[in-house]
Amino acid sequence: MSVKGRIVIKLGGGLITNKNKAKTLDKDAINKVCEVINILKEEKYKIIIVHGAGSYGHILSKEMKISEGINHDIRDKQIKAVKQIRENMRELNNEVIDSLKKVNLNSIGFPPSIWAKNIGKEFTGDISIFEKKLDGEIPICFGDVVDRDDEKEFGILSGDDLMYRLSIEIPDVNFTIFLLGDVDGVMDKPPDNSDAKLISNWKNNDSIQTSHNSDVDVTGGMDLKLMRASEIAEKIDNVWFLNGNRPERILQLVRTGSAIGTKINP
Ligand code: IP8
Repeated sequence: MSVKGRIVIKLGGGLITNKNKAKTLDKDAINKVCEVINILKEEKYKIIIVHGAGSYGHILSKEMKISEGINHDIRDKQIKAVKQIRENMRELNNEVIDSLKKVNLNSIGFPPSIWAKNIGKEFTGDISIFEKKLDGEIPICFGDVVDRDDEKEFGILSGDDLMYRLSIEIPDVNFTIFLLGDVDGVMDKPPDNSDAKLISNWKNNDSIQTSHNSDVDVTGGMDLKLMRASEIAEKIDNVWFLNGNRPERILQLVRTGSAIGTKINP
């Protein structure tokens, strides 16, 4: 069977960790998604995985103001925190690698702190490593603390910016999928609101009330995700937000072109 194309998939931090409590993992959620990724591989899709940080990154980043760059009043604490967050992120990445291994998939993590610099979607670094012959290994990267060329010295590169560049620049991408935790897609109101309804088709100027939890999230939360997703949709036809706790919907989407979730339009 010939290769069908490429799927770039983000395991959101809210799916794979409990966002409110430092370093709490949802291993079941990771395992379930990895089982579906295995089926996608069997169906001959090439895969690139990105994952978020959740409670392995956002809590300490917030506490130490890492996204604001170097602050000379708390410099030593920040340097220690940068090291710690990078370690945490590799630990989280190893959990994803381990869950893929359980379904006999080999993968390789590329920590952005090693190969990328600067923040936002114009970050620098050679992203062609994600399309090189990898001997069947699935390439993975994640939101991370990266060095910056300007006076801020370091900052946070979100997985959503990585999703943008990988989807746009790597050839043959036909699906870009953002997996969320415990929500079916983009909702018209914050998901904890009992009359929040799923928006099945979202386009750039549609306004929704997002609940960007800035107590925890140091990147852009849902707002950044939506912005990047609609920019990706300018080039890729199938950009979707799906419930990562129902990963069978990924299969339904790639097999039929539709699933319960939100299709993102430019
Ligand atoms: O969760 C953030 O990545 P994201 C990375 O993909 C850190 O936005 C270290 C907080």
